Amino acid sequence: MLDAFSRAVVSADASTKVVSDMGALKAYVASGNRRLDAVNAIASNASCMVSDAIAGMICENQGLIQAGGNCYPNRRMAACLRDGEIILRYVAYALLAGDASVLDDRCLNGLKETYAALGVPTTSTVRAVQIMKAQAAAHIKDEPSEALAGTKLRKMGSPVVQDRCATLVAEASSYFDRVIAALS
Ligand SMILES: CCC1=C(C)/C(=C/C2=NC(=C\c3[nH]c(/C=C4\NC(=O)[C@H](C)[C@H]4CC)c(C)c3CCC(=O)O)/C(CCC(=O)O)=C2C)NC1=O
Repeated sequence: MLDAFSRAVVSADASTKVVSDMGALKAYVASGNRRLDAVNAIASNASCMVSDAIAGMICENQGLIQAGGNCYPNRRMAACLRDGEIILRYVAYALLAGDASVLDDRCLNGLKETYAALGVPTTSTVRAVQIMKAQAAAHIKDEPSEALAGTKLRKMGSPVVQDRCATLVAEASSYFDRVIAALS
């Protein structure tokens, strides 16, 4: 598993160079507090995000919870919710580390093959991941939709920054896209 710092060391070592590309690391350090806020925005909303994403996925495809569906019976429903939680957790780790290797090595490696062997439908999994991607962007921006959330609206109260953490939203989105690409 690599993070932004060990990644810089490994790449420099591979070309027998002294660490030279300090620009990316400087940006990583400079955005450190915002990055922690972004990780916290995901971590402290995780169980709500997962249950909402899986519920939405099932709502759109109710065959999943009927006999023969891959979320039936409850044992499989539980496995699916757990997988949603695992995927979101590894995306949060990658965002914290500023590097995708932890997600690749410990979560995505072999997942497509596992799902194929178990008959887990990847299109449905991808849909749940897409919903979590949208939720994560809203939480990192701290702009949950008032229209959709109603009385459950919850704002973290992050200091308003002009770009609403656009770079961290983009980085988090890239990790969700990585999950989607690995399953597709
Ligand atoms: C740390 C990394 C890690 C990952 C990623 C992981 C995934 C993972 N998901 C599994 C099963 C499963 N995964 C699902 C998931 C779903 N079914 C659906 O219809 C939905 C589309 C989807 C939820 C979004 C289901 C239902 C099973 C059980 C399948 C079965 O036993 O028939 C299994 C088989 C063993 C088990 O049931 O625990 C693994 C290894 N395990 C790990 O240790």
